[in-house]
Order: sequence, then structure tokens, then C-alpha cells
Amino acid sequence: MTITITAFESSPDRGRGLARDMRVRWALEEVGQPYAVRLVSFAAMKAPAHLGLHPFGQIPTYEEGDLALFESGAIVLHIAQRHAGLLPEDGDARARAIGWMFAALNTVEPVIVERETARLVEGDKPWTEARMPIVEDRIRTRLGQLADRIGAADWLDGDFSAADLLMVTVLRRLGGGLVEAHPNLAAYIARGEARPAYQRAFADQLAVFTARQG
Ligand code: GTB
Repeated sequence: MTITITAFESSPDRGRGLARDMRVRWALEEVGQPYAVRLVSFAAMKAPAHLGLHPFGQIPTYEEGDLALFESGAIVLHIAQRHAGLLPEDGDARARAIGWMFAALNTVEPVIVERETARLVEGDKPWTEARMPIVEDRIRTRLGQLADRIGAADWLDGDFSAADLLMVTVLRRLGGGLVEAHPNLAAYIARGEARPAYQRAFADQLAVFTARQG
């Protein structure tokens, strides 16, 4: 059955692979599943056809036969459960990996997104200058805790899993700046980005941006 995902027709990240379709593309590449991409404009995302797929009018979505999913974490979990290679076989190890998936999206990503919101949406507000150091301290705390836990390990818990895939995509959103204080975290991100599946996913989403330029 053909898998179709949605992505920005014109991503504000200009091909840097920061929008959340990147994690879905990467997961599909890791498990070797071909997929089609339907590019959507900002207007189309808020139109009834897309809202039927995604109640919040966002990307990414995932369609496979009668199944339609939204939420990148749920999509990656679905892919990892349906295909071998992204979650451990052992039940306890699998439960821990899923726990780390939630940690990436629920504990680490929010503090990073908060800084983006503070910058992009509230950057002109009078409170931003005072607020930013607080927001950045919250990120520093999380990065320090994560760096301590990863230590010298290659991945979060044993072999590479969907948890690492999500965590690397979340940390990439920092765009440098705060990660450098933790060389093991910078190396962790680089290890994820070096995976052939990541490279293929990145090239495919970059091609969307490049095609629009040419
Ligand atoms: N919780 C949802 C999920 O994980 O799937 C969040 C989905 C979401 O935020 N989608 C964004 C979207 O559709 C795109 S990824 N936004 C349009 C809208 O809400 O109207 C967020 C994103 C956008 C841009 C960059 N960037 O330019 O760097 C990075 C991340």
C-alpha cells in the first residue's frame, strides 16, 4: 500500500530539514519503506480537505490505505511498530525506547520550541529581553541532564532506535549555540546525521526547496 505524507510546499527553514516531516521521512528511510510526498501550501493546510486529515491544519500527516495519522511522534511510532529496525524486540528495551520517544517530544522539545516562539512570535515585545535568558536557562538545564545521561554512549539506550531519531531531530532545532557546551551531544547529533537514511531524507526535503529556487 502506498504511503503518502505531507510536507511544506515552501518550508520556512529553506531546506535545513527542521520541519517535522523530516523525522517521518527519516523513519521511513530507516525501515526501507518507499513513500510519496504531497506538498501543501499554508492556505491548503487550513482548508477543509487537509483539516480532515489534520485537525490543527499542520504537517506532517501520514496516509496508508484507510489509515490516516497526524502528529509526528505517533507517525514515527506507527512506522517503528509496523517495521523492524527502529525499536528493540525485547519488551523491556522497547518500553524504555518508547519512554525516550516521549522524553524527546514532551520534555526536551517544548523548551526548545519555547525559545523559537519567544524569538519569532514575541521577539518585538518589551518583555523579550528579560525573558530570553530564562528560556535559554531552561534549555541549558535539559541539555546538561541529557548530556550526563548519554555520557560516552553512542545512543540513548543500546542500539539506535526511534527514540534517537526523534531526539536528534529535536536537538537539531537548536541550530547550534547551546549544544556546543556538550561535545558528547554535538557528537550524538552528528552520528544521527551521518546515517545513510538521514542523508537520503535530508536530500529529499532539500530537493523541494532547491526545485523552487530553480
Ligand atoms: N505536534 C505536531 C507534530 O509533532 O506533528 C506539531 C506539528 C507542527 O508544528 N507542524 C508545523 C506546521 O505545520 C511544521 S513543523 N506549522 C504550520 C502551522 O501551524 O500553521 C514546525 C516547524 C516549522 C518551521 C521550522 N523552521 O522553519 O525552521 C521548523 C519547525
